[in-house]
Amino acid sequence: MLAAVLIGTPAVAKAPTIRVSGWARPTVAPQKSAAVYLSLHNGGPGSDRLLAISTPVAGSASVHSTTMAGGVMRMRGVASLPIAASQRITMKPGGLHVMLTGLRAPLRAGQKLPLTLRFERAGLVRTSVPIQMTAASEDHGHHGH
Ligand SMILES: [Cu+2]
Repeated sequence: MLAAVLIGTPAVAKAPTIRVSGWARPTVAPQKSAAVYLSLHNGGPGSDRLLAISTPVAGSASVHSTTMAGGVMRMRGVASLPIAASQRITMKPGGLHVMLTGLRAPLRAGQKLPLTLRFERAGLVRTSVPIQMTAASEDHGHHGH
């Protein structure tokens, strides 16, 4: 009976809720690209898909995967990143990352990088991530200061 009720009311299913955190690597002046490592958690009841990322500080932002082929590290653009219900995707150096290109100013440690993510179902998610050297001090849901 519960199943029948759930099947009978698809219209009231809530859109997935995606939580985004992460960090960005600092850059120095001539550098025009930067890597951002995001952690995405789909807390919603259905799968979703990350379609696009933008930030006012760079000309473009896109998801890259990193693979090793014959001892050579290659980065490849990921057109859209699926995220299943309850799934957590944690980007790390040497793996998935967000590549910023056409940086308008260096990313300075201690500052925050504003990002807008567009998901197929969750829509726009706006956030900002700290600019820091490593993931070590990444916030895990509570603020350290
Ligand atoms: Cu890249």
